[in-house]
Amino acid sequence: MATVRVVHRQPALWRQCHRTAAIGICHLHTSSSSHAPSKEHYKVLVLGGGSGGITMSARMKRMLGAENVAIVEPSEMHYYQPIWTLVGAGAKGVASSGRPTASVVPSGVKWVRSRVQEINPDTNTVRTGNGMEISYQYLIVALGLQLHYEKIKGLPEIEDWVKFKIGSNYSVQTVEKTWSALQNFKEGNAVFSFPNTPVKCAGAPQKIMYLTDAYLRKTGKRAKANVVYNTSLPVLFGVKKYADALWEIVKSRDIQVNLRQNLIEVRADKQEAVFENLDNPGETKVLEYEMLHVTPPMGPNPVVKGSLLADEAGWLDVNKETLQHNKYPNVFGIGDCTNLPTSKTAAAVAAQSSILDRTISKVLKNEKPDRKYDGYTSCPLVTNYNTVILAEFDYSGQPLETFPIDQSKERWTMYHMKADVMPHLYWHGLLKGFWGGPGPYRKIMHLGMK
Ligand code: FAD
Ligand code: UQ1
Repeated sequence: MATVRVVHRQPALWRQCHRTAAIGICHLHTSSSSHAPSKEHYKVLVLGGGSGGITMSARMKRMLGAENVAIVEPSEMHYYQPIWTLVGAGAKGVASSGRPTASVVPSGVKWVRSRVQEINPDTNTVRTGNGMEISYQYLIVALGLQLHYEKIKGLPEIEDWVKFKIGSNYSVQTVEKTWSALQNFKEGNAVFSFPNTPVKCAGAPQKIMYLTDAYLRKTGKRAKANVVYNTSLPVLFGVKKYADALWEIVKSRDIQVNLRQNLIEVRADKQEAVFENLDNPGETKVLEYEMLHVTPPMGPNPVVKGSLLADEAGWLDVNKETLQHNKYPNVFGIGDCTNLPTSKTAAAVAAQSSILDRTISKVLKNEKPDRKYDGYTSCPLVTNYNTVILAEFDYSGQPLETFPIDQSKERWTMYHMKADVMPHLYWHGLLKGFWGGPGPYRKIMHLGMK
């Protein structure tokens, strides 16, 4: 049961709430109107119960006690999204990616099963879809980003995707459709897109392409297939060391890569995809497809974007080193919803979580945050059903590798790590607040070697 244990200089209503704490949740209704929102207060309020939100609620529980922490998340299921790459390629089942949210919210932490509708950092309050007004002393925003499938003209209803041979590893509703499209492939173009927006896991749009190529070879269909990767980016991957390795792979596997091509329309009944040349806006190319993997445009979470916490582009405006909000010192951010200039991944969330833990512990003591996030992020680039290139890098775009080996080489050990080790590290390490990224291990592994 949630109680309000630590309340500093709160108004009368909250003092009353403090007195009722012994009987559990602080539920207050004003007498003036029966429609007034019910009110609760927590020392730490976490918004979003994805990778970053669950991780931080576990850490905050350890720091302050479960009764001082609440988390707002509407979804009944929590998904381990990184495994969807393998689900789309038929190497894992979708059921393995999800667990009930109730099982990952730390015990004793209050789970508000609703959607955040409005954040008001001037009054330290949040309004939720179920009519609650929750006030907080400290706020952690972990609302993720928003997928925008609707921005691709003509993209049919999801129920029709199998018929139209379309898939997308980016959502739980669409990931199995990728596997259907792969299995139904006969001959023609297998087309993969990368949008003209920031994305999460920037490697995922091409990982499924390598797996498709491998699957088509395994099933004897590759000779009748063209594998085409049309990306909005001017590069194959943002870090040169790994991009060089990936260019070698696409050349050796006869994969066609077209840069600066943005998917703007799907003509599903004709199985055509329309791409715009970003270097010559207005110029389009129509590609017939036998299979289309869509990576949707992505953007900031609308609740963050519509609040005073957003930067000009709509992302949560946090300090790059401490993860403390740039204008509201009692607000913090983690993960995909932030404007941290690094690649948006769960690996980045892991590294950010240990820094944010430290930052908050310092702020609670009125001390200056002292540890700095270096932008660490990682992308296990799956290049076959048994190989991975493990990209790891920091804000500067320089490799920051954990293991004292050349990680730009395809390795089966790294595939095993991605497919079998990482899920455990996620459910039992990260989400429990024990895994803060590989930084400490990197230092040990490189002892005397660099
Ligand atoms: P999320 O985990 O997406 O959580 C956001 C949460 O906020 C969700 O639970 C959502 O329901 C909730 N929410 C949204 N709006 C509201 C609202 N209004 N009110 C309340 N709650 C709300 N990362 C890696 O490190 N390695 C990989 O190999 C990898 N591969 C990937 C492959 C794919 C196909 C995908 C899709 C992602 C991959 N990622 C990978 C990225 C990783 O999953 C994300 O970066 C990570 O989950 C981000 O965590 P987050 O907490 O910021 O956002
Ligand atoms: C990681 O920490 C992490 O979060 C749990 C991932 O998300 C699933 C990753 O994909 C990777 C690669 C890391 C980094 C971990 C190691 C051991 C290099």
